[in-house]
Amino acid sequence: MILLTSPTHTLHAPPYEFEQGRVIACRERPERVEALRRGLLARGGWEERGAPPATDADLAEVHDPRLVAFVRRAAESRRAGEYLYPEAFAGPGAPAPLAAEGEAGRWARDVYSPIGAGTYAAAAAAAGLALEGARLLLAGERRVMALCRPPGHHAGPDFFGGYCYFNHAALAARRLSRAGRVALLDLDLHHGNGTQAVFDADPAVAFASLHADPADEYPYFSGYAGERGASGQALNLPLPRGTDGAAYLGALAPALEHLRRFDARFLVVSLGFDGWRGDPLSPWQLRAADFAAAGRLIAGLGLPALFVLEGGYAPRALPNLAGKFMEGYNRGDVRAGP
Ligand code: SP5
Ligand code: ZN
Repeated sequence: MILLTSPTHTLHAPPYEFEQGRVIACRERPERVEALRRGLLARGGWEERGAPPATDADLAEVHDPRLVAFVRRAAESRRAGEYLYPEAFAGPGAPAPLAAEGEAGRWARDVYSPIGAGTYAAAAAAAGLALEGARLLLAGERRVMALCRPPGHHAGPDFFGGYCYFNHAALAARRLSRAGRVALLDLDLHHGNGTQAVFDADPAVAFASLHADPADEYPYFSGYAGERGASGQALNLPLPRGTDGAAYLGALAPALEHLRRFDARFLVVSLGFDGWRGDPLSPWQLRAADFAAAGRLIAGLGLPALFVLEGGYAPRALPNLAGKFMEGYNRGDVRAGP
């Protein structure tokens, strides 16, 4: 198994975020990926590799080039340690403002994705890992994990938010879809609104997502059960507060059935661990063993798979959760061997 990592993520480390008007320490921290990298390598079975950063031309395969240019320019004009927090948001038909503070509100959906001097570099490096993962699957690899940070699934064609800037899983899926149909499974606690928007009308990619009910969890405005996308190929399975392993695995079955029927050649998994019962953002009750069981069921698709890290905010628990997930996956992947 190949583990794709980059040290560049450390250049992005916003000090704080907002929670109901209060300032709290940012939950999306460098330790998340540092802990995962060290913990997974210590468990064995992984070969660590790097990748070149995504270029602006790569990023334009799923994002409006103006969004990419904004993140780059906003980062370039920050002082060290200074972060631009979107605070005022554009409505439909809003004129294009000149100030970065204004332009941030044209692209950002919320206050969770501030831009610092290293944000563009970190997000582009993370996107590069996912694109390298796509390249490896195209070259015949069957199991690759990309330790992307900042995460990506809340970034869409013309918006970003929720700790995300560029959508790594979507970039990889779009790249893979040149060679064959792609199944995209989103297991993060939060609905992958960016990913769903990218592939809304794309006949080559099917999207299935298990997530907290947006009626009372971020991102609030998408992920409802009736949303099937313009292509009809999206499947959203919102789950209530208190969801436990049995309910979660019960919902995973129709998600996998949906993807199986799509007859894809590649699988991309947006892998979040924020549904774990100890996660500070979790309204669910998932245990480590439930991630192992999920991995085992997903392996039943029998597809070459790229796992892209999304959320998960209990850094010390992440190596065990990801390790258990992959142990389950490897037990279920009858085609690949150990
Ligand atoms: C990639 C990812 O997981 N992004 C998540 C961004 C969620 N940010 C909004 C969090 C709102 C939390 N509301 C408080 C609920 C805690 N009880
Ligand atoms: Zn999440």
